[in-house]
Amino acid sequence: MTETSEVQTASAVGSHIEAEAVNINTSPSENVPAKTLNKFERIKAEKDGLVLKQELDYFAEIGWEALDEADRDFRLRVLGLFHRSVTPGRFMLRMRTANGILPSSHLRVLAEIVQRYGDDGNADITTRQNIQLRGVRIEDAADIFRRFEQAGMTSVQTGVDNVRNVTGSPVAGLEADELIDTRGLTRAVQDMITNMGAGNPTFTNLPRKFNIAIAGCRDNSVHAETNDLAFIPAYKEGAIGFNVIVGGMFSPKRYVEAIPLDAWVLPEAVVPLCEAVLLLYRNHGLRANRQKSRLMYLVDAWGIEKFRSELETQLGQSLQPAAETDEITLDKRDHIGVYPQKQPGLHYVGLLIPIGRLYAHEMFDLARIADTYGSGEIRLTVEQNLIIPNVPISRLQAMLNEPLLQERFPANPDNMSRWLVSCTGNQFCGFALIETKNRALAMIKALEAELTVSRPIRIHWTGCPNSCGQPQVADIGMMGTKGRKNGQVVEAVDIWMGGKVGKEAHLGQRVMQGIPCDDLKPVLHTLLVEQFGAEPRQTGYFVPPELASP
Ligand code: SRM
Ligand code: SF4
Repeated sequence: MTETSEVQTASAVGSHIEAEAVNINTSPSENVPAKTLNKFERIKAEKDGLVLKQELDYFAEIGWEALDEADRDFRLRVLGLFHRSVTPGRFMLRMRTANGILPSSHLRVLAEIVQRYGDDGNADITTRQNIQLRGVRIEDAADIFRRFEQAGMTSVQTGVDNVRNVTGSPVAGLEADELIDTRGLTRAVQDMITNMGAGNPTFTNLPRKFNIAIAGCRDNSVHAETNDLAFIPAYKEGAIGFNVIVGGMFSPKRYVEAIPLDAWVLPEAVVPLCEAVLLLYRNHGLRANRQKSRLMYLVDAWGIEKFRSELETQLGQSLQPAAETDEITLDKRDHIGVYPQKQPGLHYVGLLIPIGRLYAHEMFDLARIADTYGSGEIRLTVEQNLIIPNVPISRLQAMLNEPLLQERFPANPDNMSRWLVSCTGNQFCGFALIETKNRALAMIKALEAELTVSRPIRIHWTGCPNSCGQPQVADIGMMGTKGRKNGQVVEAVDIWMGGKVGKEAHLGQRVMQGIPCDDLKPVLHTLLVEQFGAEPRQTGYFVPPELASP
């Protein structure tokens, strides 16, 4: 197990509602003395966020400024609506996209929503294989949710103390050598947690957020080890099932990989196991201190053996010990490019979506491309990219010639930029200590102009120690902080290196601190040359010396 820790600077979270703690006298949870409850336990105990769905028409009448603060900044997140203090009155709307799969019709619905907001509207593919919309007004929320219901979409339970998007192999059902098709499992887990998308109060008052991932291929394309609960394919007595790991998380005070539960389950046991772990966590997880309430803290408090035996009691049956070895045998792939599927004659095409950002016209165009050349299906990856599957060979070239792919979302990007990941940053996120997405893009373009690399370099940016952009899994990870330059406080980054993904995954370490963003390019240039074999990019044509200027 790799574990890295740090104490977060007060500026990173101090002023945000997420970090506040107050003493109150009511307790929804038996394990917490009333006087130690934090503000969020009281907010949850007073009213379930799901109830706000009935109040949306009223909210539209009174407008966002008149909303109760706890509703606006906490409970609405249970419905997937995140008020952005950086853009007052505008909400981010986070969807649920089990396994990252959505039909083109859903992408069109999302495009129509952001289109209404003009320059304020766009969408982001997230590091949990998911999609978020920006610019949303509370006045439109009721109508948006009605459209979701008609289309079979949901954004429910995607924020605060709920289970986040359930991730699975982005090429599930497509790859010849896959071990388990994760599509049905991720969807079944999502349906269990959300009551088929309608909302499920059983799981809206967890002690803290919770991440679940199900790996089905050999390359651990979901970063299983960074999740609170994850399933890794493994054989036992000739049957394929999953080894289970628990407790992974990135939190400002602690970055830690999941540890083995010493349990192996068949695919049909995944949903009951998820349910049992969630109930155990809901009923016994630590709630007094929000900085110490993720699942790993319960595992710490009990020890893994007790956690396992309590889980057996919750499940009502004993667990089989883990298989000795798992089947993660490959390095992680980015899925960008053209790849044959197990279905003869069909290919999937992975497109680089720079920093995951999409605008309405591009979303419409992607939906059209998926319909015209593929089967109308779209898949998202945790690298914030997009895959269009089921493209027959006969239509492949025409698809690759599409202007959107030629000009914006290439299937054959440069090695330097093809693995760029970035969290939201200060454009929309109140936690952010720096601007990330646009800076990450500008930086990679500048480096790409100077250098070439022979393999993709995994470069991740995250705007604060919350680590939504996962710098700990990157070859080179930038974590936003504040630094000093010429006596002034400036935007800066800590640099993380050595993250390994796929086979033998482990977290990287922080290797440099407080590099002012303005001074970062030469630092990255040197790292790329010295540690990743980058070479100067040859520009122009080679001119033999005898023909050079007279
Ligand atoms: Fe995150 C909070 C964005 C993946 C750890 N995260 C936030 C908030 C909601 C903070 C806020 O209120 O502004 C961010 C919303 C910004 C915005 O407007 O977009 C935010 N997190 C994101 C996304 C969009 C980053 C991205 O650009 O892709 C990702 C959404 C995933 C999704 O679809 O649900 C996102 N966040 C992650 C991940 C990565 C992952 O899951 O693999 C992590 C680290 C893994 C983990 O959770 O263990 C992560 N986010 C956090 C934390 C720290 C949690 C902790 O235990 O301390 C916070 C703060 C909190 O919860 O208090 C946070
Ligand atoms: Fe916001 Fe990025 Fe910090 Fe996450 S890591 S809270 S998206 S700035």
